[in-house]
Amino acid sequence: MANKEKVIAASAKHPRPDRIFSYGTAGFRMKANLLDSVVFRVGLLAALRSRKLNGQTIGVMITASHNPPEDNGVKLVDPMGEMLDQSWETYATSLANATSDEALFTLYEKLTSDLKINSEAPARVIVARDTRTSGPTLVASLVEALTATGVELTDYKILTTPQLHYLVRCINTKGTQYEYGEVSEKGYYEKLASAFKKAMRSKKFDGGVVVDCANGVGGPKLNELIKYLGRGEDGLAIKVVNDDVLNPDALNVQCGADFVKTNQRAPPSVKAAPLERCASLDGDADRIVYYFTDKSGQFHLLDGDRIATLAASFLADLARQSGLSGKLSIGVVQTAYANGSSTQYVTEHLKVPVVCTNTGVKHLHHAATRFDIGVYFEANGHGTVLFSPQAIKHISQHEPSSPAQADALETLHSLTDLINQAVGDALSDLLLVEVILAHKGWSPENWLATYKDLPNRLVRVEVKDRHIFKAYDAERKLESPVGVQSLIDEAVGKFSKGRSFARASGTEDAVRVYAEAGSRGEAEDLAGKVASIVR
Ligand code: NG1
Ligand code: ZN
Repeated sequence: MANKEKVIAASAKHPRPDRIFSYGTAGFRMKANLLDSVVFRVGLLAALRSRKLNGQTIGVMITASHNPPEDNGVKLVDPMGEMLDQSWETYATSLANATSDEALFTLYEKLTSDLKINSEAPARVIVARDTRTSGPTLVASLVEALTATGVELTDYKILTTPQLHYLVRCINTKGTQYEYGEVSEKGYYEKLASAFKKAMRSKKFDGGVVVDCANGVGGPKLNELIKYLGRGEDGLAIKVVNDDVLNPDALNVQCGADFVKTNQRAPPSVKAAPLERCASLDGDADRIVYYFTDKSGQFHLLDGDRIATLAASFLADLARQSGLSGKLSIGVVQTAYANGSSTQYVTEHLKVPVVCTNTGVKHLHHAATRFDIGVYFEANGHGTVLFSPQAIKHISQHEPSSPAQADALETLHSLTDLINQAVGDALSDLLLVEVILAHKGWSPENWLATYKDLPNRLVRVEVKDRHIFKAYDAERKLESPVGVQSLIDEAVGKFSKGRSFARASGTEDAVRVYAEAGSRGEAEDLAGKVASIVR
């Protein structure tokens, strides 16, 4: 039984501001000065979660990803390195909103008994944070909750979000048949670097890549990874830019994956030659987008949809070339925000099935586990490729019947280690894209030429109450307010290749309207019409 006095006394040091909190798609995220009580209470939930799972290690990540420097956030990571089980999100929300220290403790005890948690069971938590200045104080709040509830804690200080997910998975699989890697940051770099070298073998890179790290944690961590990759004659030349983590105000400002995706242009600080490969990470390095300018100076974005199609085409080829295509099901998971051309390319050209899920990586991740090789990416660059236990078994046990089969199999095998199986990881995805382009001998122009994006527009519409907008069919249609969907359908029907939908954002107080159509003007027009329907 938790010590009532201890928990209440500790909680009293972390008063809850007069606000309603909600654990959303990205955990809790807001202005950092509002987060103290939330992080303390997340500590209590982490204690419960670990005890419920009989001492398996739970991760706590303190980050606000691509948000501005003054924000911060907190989210929980489950034992296999995946997002917190959805059914527990409501407990997080209830704890965060408990109205007094006593009410908080009563709720904590109620959850212990309702969820049949053995309060004598061990509890283990690891925590990491990004480079925001508010991070250390928030970690201190977490520590107080963990101390009051007798949890064993390891503080990994500054890490990327995917590195924390990696460590959680390594710890919980240690000594089992699913062992994932060495439990250290060094183990992460070694695993990636060794898989990368194995995947490349004698293949050569055509030039290097400029990587914008959003002045976030990805900068120092990429610089560290480079040491493990080696810079031999044949090595990949990675030029790191925007890796200033000493100036806290520079984080995500005029740079980073979100800036590039939203503004459809390169950060002013990224100076690259025509046709040079460029990539931008977000503030906690779990998202990546590529881009380049052509010889006429025109900017071209290669976003998450492009990475998904590139990966799916390469993996389908490898499965075929290694003689495993009949044994491995391959699928791509997207959200409604994926460009219609990418979906068409995957289904009609690659002949690979596409599944559409709700927004938020936990939904995509879950759907991807239904394939032997499940490729999932959000258009904004968050994603990875999952290999089922069955796929890993086939890949490691298959007897190749020719040198060509053996070669493809070796590449496929190395990718199972190169690609982060816990969560989308910008550093791992960066190396994956580089490997694929090198194998295919493709420039970014070749990559872009695979299909032509439909012109599209995403608008944010401020509404009085976004909660009245209830979506279904993977958020492509609205069931309420009644009548709105038929107005949207009517608007869409007037445009060639038109597609549009509106849904309430899970992270911002707004409704998002997405529209695509045959021309830029039509896409703008359609987005405007649908926006005025929901406004
Ligand atoms: P919302 O605010 O629910 O649209 C946004 C992104 C998601 C995802 C989450 C963060 C778009 C359109 N939406 O969600 O893809 O990244 O933030 O988890 O980019
Ligand atoms: Zn992020």
